[in-house]
Amino acid sequence: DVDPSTFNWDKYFHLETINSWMENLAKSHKELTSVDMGPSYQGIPIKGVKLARNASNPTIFIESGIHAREWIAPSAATFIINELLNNEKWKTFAENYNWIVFPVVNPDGYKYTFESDRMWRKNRNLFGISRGVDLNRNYPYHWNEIGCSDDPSRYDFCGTSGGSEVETQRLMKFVQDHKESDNIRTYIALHSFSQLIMFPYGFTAEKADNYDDLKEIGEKAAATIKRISGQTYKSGSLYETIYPSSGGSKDWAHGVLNIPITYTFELRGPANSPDLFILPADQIKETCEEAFGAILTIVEEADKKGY
Ligand code: PAY
Ligand code: ZN
Repeated sequence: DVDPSTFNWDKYFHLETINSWMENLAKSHKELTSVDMGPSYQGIPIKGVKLARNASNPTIFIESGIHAREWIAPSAATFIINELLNNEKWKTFAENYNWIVFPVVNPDGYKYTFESDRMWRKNRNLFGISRGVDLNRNYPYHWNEIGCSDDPSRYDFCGTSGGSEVETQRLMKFVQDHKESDNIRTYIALHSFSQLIMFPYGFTAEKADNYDDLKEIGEKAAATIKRISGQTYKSGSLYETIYPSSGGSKDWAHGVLNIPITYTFELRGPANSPDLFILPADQIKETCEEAFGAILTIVEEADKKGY
């Protein structure tokens, strides 16, 4: 395995490497602490970091790796941590906001994509001869309504009930416990692929209460990406941009927890490839840069609108 000191954004890293990199960072930076949601189905800890320079700052919460095969998402999450911690350029964002980042909220699945099946998406819970719940269909808000399946053999199996999965329960508890105390006003989920900046809802065509703000902010974030890398990202509600789906974490964060600024990013996939989840490693850095730039725009624009 790779020495954590050689961590970079030129390749994809195993779960163990990501976790030990985060732990080492936390040891050497007093403003960074390790956070842990608790163990997954297979007993692997769901780890993250919290960057807090001022306890009274509002917090941006970022989750990635809910879908195992979308490797670029955890890369972007670790990139964000590193930039905020080490790049003076983003000083105001690191000082005026706190950041909680969990790069791999589905550790069992992520590990499995490195060891056995690169295209695995779900967690690894066992159902007879099938395995895995799509954790982004398992949240208890309009659960099992649309764009999901109740067949455990399917890639979009929503589980046996809303919140049935231990990983879902861990994330819910963590965000619920920290929402007030850390003043979480922004919730970002990172996925791939499709180059989209999506906001609630996925389960209905009906507009979220602050749809117009989310749309305007999302479009500004897409414009930032255009400036950074020339790439085209589109913004809109999940329902209108990609496909209807229910039980996603972001719908829950917005609909149940009332976190106002809530986005799901679909990052890049490779052009002209049948394996659109396998983004070549030489595109990791640029994809991370554009995602981070877009997130900073979201933070800035939401602030201007008084969120
Ligand atoms: O709430 O983020 C959401 C739902 C949308 C994503 C999903 O969970 O299905 C979109 C897909 C994803 O990133 O998982 C898009 C990719 C391309 C897919 O697998 O269809
Ligand atoms: Zn995904």
